[in-house]
Amino acid sequence: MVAALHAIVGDITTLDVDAIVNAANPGLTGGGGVDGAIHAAAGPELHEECLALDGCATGDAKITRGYDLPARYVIHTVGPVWHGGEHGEAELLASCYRRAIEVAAQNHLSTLAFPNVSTGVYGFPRELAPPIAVAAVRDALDHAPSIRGVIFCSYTTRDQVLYEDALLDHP
Ligand code: AR6
Repeated sequence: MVAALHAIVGDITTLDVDAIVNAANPGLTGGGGVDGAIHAAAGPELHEECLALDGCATGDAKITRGYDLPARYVIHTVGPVWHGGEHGEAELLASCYRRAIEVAAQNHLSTLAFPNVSTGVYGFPRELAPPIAVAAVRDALDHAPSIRGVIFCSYTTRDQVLYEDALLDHP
């Protein structure tokens, strides 16, 4: 079955999916932005489980339970910090999406939602991220038969439009 891809605008912490993806830092220590919102909504047990994971490399992903979130799991990925685009940023961002899909598939999940990884504090240009994210997800889904639905959850309508354009450009 082909997975359905959707671009929505909203607060990712409210989504009732198998897993939401977190835009975390390498220590998995919690922070601001979507990371802070996810930890606040999940409760302190998420922080405890994260600290036991021994961090996460940039471009990799690790899974925890979702605790008080509607989502059953959180897949924590660490996006690249933007340093001008010549330091492997695009490849590392693609790796975040690919690894998150792989971790979801290993855990037999069927629905997941991504935030716009790296486009906040980490400074990845908002126009450049959606085509990379959509292409990486589509490629990874070829090897993830359990996954039936993927949501790209933007925080602004402007970002949502960029994702809708990317979905049209990567059929
Ligand atoms: N739901 C959906 N999207 C959101 C939400 C939300 N509740 N809140 C923010 N966004 P950022 P990064 C969007 O800064 O750039 C943390 O401190 C936001 O508009 O959260 O990967 C970590 O600990 C933006 O488009 O993540 C790291 O240190 C997107 O989420 C660092 O920030 C990502 O912005 C990671 O930076």
